[in-house]
Amino acid sequence: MTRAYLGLGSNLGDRRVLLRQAIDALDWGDISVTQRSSIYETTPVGGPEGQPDFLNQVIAVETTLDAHGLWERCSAVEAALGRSRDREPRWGPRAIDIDLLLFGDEVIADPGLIVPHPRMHDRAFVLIPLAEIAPGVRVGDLGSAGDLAAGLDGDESVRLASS
Ligand code: GSY
Repeated sequence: MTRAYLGLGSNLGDRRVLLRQAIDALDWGDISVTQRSSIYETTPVGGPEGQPDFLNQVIAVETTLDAHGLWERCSAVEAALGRSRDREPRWGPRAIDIDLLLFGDEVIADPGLIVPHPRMHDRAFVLIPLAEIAPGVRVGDLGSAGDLAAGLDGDESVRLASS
């Protein structure tokens, strides 16, 4: 059994409903959702000017799948909730995005899958929710989520979403 952390984001449609549907769809069979952060409203990082703000959340899961199996389940849930990677611009708006952030303490550098997620260590929309549920978890050899979150420069706007 491996504990993994997933980053969820949505900036199209009913964002809060899409986050909940993604979590419900993941929490089945050989994946159990064990923790979920608060939901944060965040300004987009990268992508086209003027795209809507995101809702972001991080969850912990326990799974008997390997990292590729978990990533495939994440991609299947994204597709089921209306995401089409082929038709959306890179870093553009998306109904749902599920990133595999950490998979135990495994380091993976395959063409289609890099873990820890290569940009997570400087993204406030990932580190702040991750540090909320797992401040001590290590992000590769870069430090703990809590320390990395504390060292953010404050450029990104990440605030608790109103319910
Ligand atoms: O990497 C996930 C998709 N994404 C996001 C996101 O989830 N939140 C914010 N604030 N900016 C983002 N840019 C991209 S791409």
